[in-house]
Amino acid sequence: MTRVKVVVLTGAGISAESGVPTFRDADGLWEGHRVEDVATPEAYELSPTTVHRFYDARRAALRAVDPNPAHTALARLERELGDDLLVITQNIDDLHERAGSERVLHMHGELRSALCRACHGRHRWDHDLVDLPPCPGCGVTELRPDVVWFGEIPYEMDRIAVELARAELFVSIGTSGAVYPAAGFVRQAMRYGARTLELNLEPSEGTVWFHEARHGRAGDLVPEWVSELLSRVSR
Ligand code: BJW
Repeated sequence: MTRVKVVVLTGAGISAESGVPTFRDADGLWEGHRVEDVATPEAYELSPTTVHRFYDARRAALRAVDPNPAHTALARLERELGDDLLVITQNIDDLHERAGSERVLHMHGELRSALCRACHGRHRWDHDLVDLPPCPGCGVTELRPDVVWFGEIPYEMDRIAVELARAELFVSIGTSGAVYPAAGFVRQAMRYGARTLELNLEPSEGTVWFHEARHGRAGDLVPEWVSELLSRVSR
């Protein structure tokens, strides 16, 4: 019985069974558009109202969804492993937190947060942004969704580099491996000696980089893997 330092990377696939749409599957999110063309600062400059409406609708839709057994299993793992588990999520929903996880890094930002383009403050936000409300910090009406678009630098990259270097086990769940830098984390962790595992509906773009890959629904695979790990590990 040994301890193990685990870093989990999650993507849209972990929330799919909760009813949150993924980006690149057939029923993907930006209907009729490639996400790479529209999740950009340029798209926001061109039509802030369209972008605000899109994120306002997704923020409102969050209230109607709940964590699924994959989120719950990761929260259970955190209760057992404590500081030895870190979840890095590309998701902007709050389903990990609602399942009970506390050690979560949102590298692509959060729906329930607004970013002020004037003072750069980040503010907890549960309302619409389309009507251009004032920033609670500076009063300027320059609030945008606090999410990371293409060409912008994801949050917490320094901390993530440190955690990947320390990881003994790196597990990627429900992500297509199409978007960097997250898609490169498996190779980063592996270079520092971590064992790597993919849990995804189908082989991701980076599946060859993993020591092991299991394919199926996150709601089945994640609870199975968590139980298996906990039977081998103690704090
Ligand atoms: C299930 C399931 C079930 C379904 N169970 N599984 C050329 C080469 C390399 C890189 C670049 C390049 N040109 C440009 C770049 C960089 C660029 C990039 O990666 N572009 C690619 C298109 C190539 N990246 C960036 O610009 C990033 N910034 C950056 O690189 O800064 C430079 C820098 C970095 C680090 C340090 C210093 C400087 C920023 C990327 C921002 C991405 N933003 C988005 C939008 C966020 C807001 C929003 O949500 O609207 O993030 S795009 C979108 O993609 C979103 C997601 O987080 C991200 C990843 O998507 P994800 O989660 O993988 O979803 P899907 O739909 O793709 O996949 C779902 C998977 O689940 C599928 O495989 C399904 O099979 C599976 N699945 N149901 C299990 N039930």
